[in-house]
Amino acid sequence: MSPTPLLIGFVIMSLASLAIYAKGAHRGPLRGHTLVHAAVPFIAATAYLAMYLGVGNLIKPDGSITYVARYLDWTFTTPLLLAGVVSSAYLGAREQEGQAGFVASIVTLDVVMIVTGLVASLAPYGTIKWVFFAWSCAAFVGVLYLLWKPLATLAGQHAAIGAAYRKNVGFLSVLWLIYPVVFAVGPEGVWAVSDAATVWVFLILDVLAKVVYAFTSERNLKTALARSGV
Ligand code: RET
Repeated sequence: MSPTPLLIGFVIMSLASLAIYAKGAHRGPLRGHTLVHAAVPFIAATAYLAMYLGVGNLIKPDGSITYVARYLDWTFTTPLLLAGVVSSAYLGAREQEGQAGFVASIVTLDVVMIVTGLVASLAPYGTIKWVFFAWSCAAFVGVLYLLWKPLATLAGQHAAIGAAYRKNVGFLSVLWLIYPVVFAVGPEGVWAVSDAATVWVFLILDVLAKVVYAFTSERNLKTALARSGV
């Protein structure tokens, strides 16, 4: 596999972290949003650097590669992204209690999703791989349930925040659903698609889910807050 996309990933994520911090809100209710979303590509840059330098790229006996740094990246970045979504839902909520419980439960499901995904990647071809893949998908369903049911209801207590929340979670859900598909068709799954192609697709997905999402979600929330004077 050519290391070029991994180097490109490192450069894009490093610059994006600085750009998100520089362009983001530095006061008011979206200050935390800026800090969380600047941290996400910083973590990703670290992972791309490790993958580019070949640290933690495990070549398994069947010849497929597990990029351990990718799973470490997701273990930290996806909870941060979800914590940001939970706090954005609470911008619309009339009562503030329960936020820590939502963060704890959604992060737990999410970390189970990533860790069992890593186990599925490391497992040899056969049933065990797909058992762990299915378990990871079950945890993912839990994440999506919390986002689309109780949290959407909370955000919807305020019309403009609710609309911004649904836009953000819609974009996030569509992108996140592509990750298991890429895993399943790539070398970690049925290997119908090459390692090089999956590295490129994950790079594009990561840029959309971490960088583009940071800017669009902040814009949607800012517009909603300005409209409502929260
Ligand atoms: C895996 C494989 C097993 C099944 C499932 C998966 C889901 C991964 C997801 C990753 C999202 C990553 C993001 C990173 C960027 O910030 C582990 C691929 C369900 C949803 C958004």
